This record gives sequence, structure tokens and C-alpha cells, in this order.
Amino acid sequence: MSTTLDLYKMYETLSAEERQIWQSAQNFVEKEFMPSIKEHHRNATFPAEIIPTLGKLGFLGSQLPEEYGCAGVNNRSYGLIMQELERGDSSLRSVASVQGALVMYPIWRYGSEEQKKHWLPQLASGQKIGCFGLTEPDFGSNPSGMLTTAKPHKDGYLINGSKMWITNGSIADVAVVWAKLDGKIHGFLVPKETPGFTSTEVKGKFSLRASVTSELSFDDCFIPKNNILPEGRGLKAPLSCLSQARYGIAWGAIGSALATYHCALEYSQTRIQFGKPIASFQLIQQQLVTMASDITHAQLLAFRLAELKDNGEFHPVMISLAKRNNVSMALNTARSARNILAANGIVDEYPIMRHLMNLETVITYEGTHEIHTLILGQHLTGVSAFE
Ligand code: TGC
Ligand code: FAD
Repeated sequence: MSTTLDLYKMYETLSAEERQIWQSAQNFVEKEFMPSIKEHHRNATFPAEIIPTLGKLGFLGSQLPEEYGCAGVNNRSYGLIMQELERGDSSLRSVASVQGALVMYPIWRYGSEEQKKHWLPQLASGQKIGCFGLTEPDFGSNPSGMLTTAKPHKDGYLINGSKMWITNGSIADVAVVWAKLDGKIHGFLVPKETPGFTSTEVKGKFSLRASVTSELSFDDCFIPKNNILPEGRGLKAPLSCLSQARYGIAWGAIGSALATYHCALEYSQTRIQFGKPIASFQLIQQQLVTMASDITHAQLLAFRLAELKDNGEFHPVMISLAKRNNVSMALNTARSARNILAANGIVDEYPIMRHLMNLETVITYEGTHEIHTLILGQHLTGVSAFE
């Protein structure tokens, strides 16, 4: 197993099956992803050819039922998969998050039986790729204001509008698109070959460089009536999908933090200044202790959240707390690691700057740090900051 940090013996509580899933995620990332990530990060490309392998390993929509070709694992196993994928790179966890939580989950939860049977097995195997279009150029934190519309037309709907910052938008075979029909938000499935649907990749990103991010445009894009998600009505439908993805991010952030912490720890033990390893200096030890302590808090949150989710006792507020805490923790950990490596902290010979730059997106997407602060603020005070 690659190095982990388990001061509170949380990973010792894993069952044999959970341990095996964890191990298989680690093996995959180390052997099949890490050898090429540096080049992909430099070139701003994602190795899409590994997506079917993610499917074969059961990492796409892994919590969904086996009858649709998914692995049907529990929340702890799903979390461990996300942790290991993001220990590799946030782009890898993003691919699995979007496919599983934001494309397969809405089809499973809000789709017709025909849609589930058609799409879920192909998405679970990684033969098809999906994307999730909620954000628009002028409506990010406030998706309820979206301008994209669906209008009844012949035996279906005409979709008009645009979506911005869509992960996998240009490589997706199908987009889950949220649009207003008679003023109310609904979910629609838009296959990539639909006339009037175009995607354009966003260039020049300094964060999540190894991830495809796109703008989607819909210009009188006709889809048949069978492509509406029959149960996906109201803002709470896309928000419920975000809860699934935010849960995965709370675990993924731990993986990213473990990568930067272990790199800094090892470096501090071998880098000699003033005739001794820098690990012997109290100020370096203090930074390592803060990192380890913060990671441990995040692990305890994630393990407990998995238990609550498996028991059906979770509330979206708990997920907001974990996403907010754990991503902020990972960003602070990456910054401390960068500081410990000093000049070496800025080059891609080490993974730290890549993680640090990625986390600048992770703290923004799936609800910014501020939005999660206000969700928690509303829960505690009973007063909404959004009205
Ligand atoms: P509000 O009135 O609070 O809520 C509307 C309805 O939704 C319900 N609800 C939820 N249901 C399930 N899960 C949740 N997490 C929910 N949060 C709220 C709520 O109870 C209500 O239900 P009902 O029955 O009363 O209708 O809505 P609001 O308009 O005031 O907005 C609240 C706010 C700001 C918290 C929400 O809009 C929000 O979360 N904004 C952030 C947007 C966001 O996170 N966007 C993410 C886009 S996707 C993405 O970033 C993918 S990155 C993927 C990757 O690469 O990994
Ligand atoms: P804004 O909403 O304009 O916010 C700007 C600033 O104002 C932020 O600091 C915010 O916290 C703050 N702010 C906003 N409202 C309030 C308030 N009420 N009180 C206090 N502060 C506030 N979206 C998708 O739908 N699908 C995807 O697959 C997807 N992938 C993404 C991939 C990447 C690489 C990135 C960068 C984004 C992605 N997003 C995706 C979009 C992402 O969810 C949004 O960027 C995010 O929700 C924030 O929206 P915004 O960028 O428009 O910021």
C-alpha cells in the first residue's frame, strides 16, 4: 500500500472487501496513471483512454446497483476510491465524480427505466462519457437564475442557451443539461451528435490542467420527449446530484493532502541545511504536525460521514461542512508543503505545485468555500443569506 497517515487507526477498521477496493485503486493510480500525469499536466491533456479501465475496475458510478452494470459498493469504499484517484490528480477524481455522481446518479435517480437500461451500463463501463451542465456564464453560485430554456416543440423540446466550465464537455457522448421548462428547472439528456449542440474547450487554465473543461451551446437543439429526465424537476434535483459529488470531493481532498504531506515529510528528512536535515528544525516540525493533525481531522469527518450516509442519516449540511473543511485543509497542506520544499516546491519534478494549482479549482467548483459557509450559516442561524 502506498504511504498513508492513520494516527487514529481509521483505516484499520476497513473490512477485507473495503481494503481490497482501496488497494486496487492505489495500484491503478500508481501503475497506470502516475507515469504520464506530469506530461499531461504540462500539455493540458487528459488520458481519456484510461476511462474504460476505470470502468472495468468498477470506479464509475461505483455506488449504484449492480443490475445496471455498477459495482454497488458502500460509501466508505466509494470514498476510498475518490481519495486514491485524487492522490493521483484532481483531474482523475473529477472524471469519476462527474461520470458517477453527476451523470449516472441523475439518470438512476430521476430517469425512466428505458434511460437507465440504455445509458447506465455504457457509462459504468466507460464506453460512453458524460458531462453535467448546470453552471452558465452569468449564473455560477446562483443556478436558480439560469437562462437556458427548453420549449415544447413537435414531439420533444427545443433547447436554447449555454453552459460554462463543463468538465468533460468536449469529450462527452451525452450531456445532462439543466434548463427551464415553463419557468421550472428540469433535467434533459442531450447526445453529442444532436444538431444545434456544440462544445468548445476552455484554454489557458492554470488549474486542473489535465482536465477537459468546456463551454456548451444549444441553438434550437431539438431532443425527443423521451430525453427529459421524468423525475428531475426543480433546483433540488441538480442539488441532490451535487451532494453526491461533494461527498466524493471531501474524500478526494484527503488524497491530495496525503500526496503533498508525504512529499514534504520525505523531503524534510533528506534535505540538509546548516549540517542537518531540515526535519530537525522546530519550525519545519510545526508545519508537518499541523498538516498531519489537519489531515486526521478530515479523515475522521470523512469516515463518520460515510457511516451516516450508509445509514441514510446524512443531511446536505454535513456534506457542505466536510467539502468546505477538507478542501480548505488540502489547500493549506499543499501551501505548507510548497513552503517546505522552497525552490523545489515550484517545479513539476514534485507533485506539490500541480496539487496546489488543482485545489484552486476544487475550492471553487461544487459550491465555493463561501457558498458552503453560507449553507452552514443558514443551518446554524435559521437565516438565509441568499434571499
Ligand atoms: P434553495 O431554496 O436553498 O434550495 C432549492 C431546493 O433544493 C433543496 N436543496 C437540496 N436538495 C438536495 N441536496 C442539496 N444539497 C440541496 N440543497 C438545497 C432545498 O431544500 C430546496 O428544496 P424545495 O423542496 O424547497 O424546493 O435554493 P437557492 O436558490 O437559495 O440556492 C441555494 C444554494 C446557493 C446553496 C445553491 O444554489 C448552491 O448550492 N449553489 C452552488 C452551485 C454549485 O455548487 N454549482 C456546482 C456546479 S457543478 C460543478 O461544479 C461540477 S465540478 C465537477 C468536477 O469536475 O468534479
Ligand atoms: P460566482 O458565482 O460568480 O462567484 C464569484 C465570487 O463571489 C466567489 O468568490 C463566490 O464565493 C462569491 N459569491 C457568490 N455569491 C455569493 C454570496 N451570496 N455571498 C458571498 N459570496 C458570494 N459547473 C458545472 O455545472 N459542471 C461542471 O462540470 C463544472 N466543472 C467545472 C470545472 C472547472 C475547472 C471549474 C473552474 C468550474 C467548473 N464548474 C462546473 C463551475 C463551478 O461550479 C462554478 O465555477 C462555481 O459554482 C462558482 O461559480 P462562478 O465561477 O460563476 O463564481
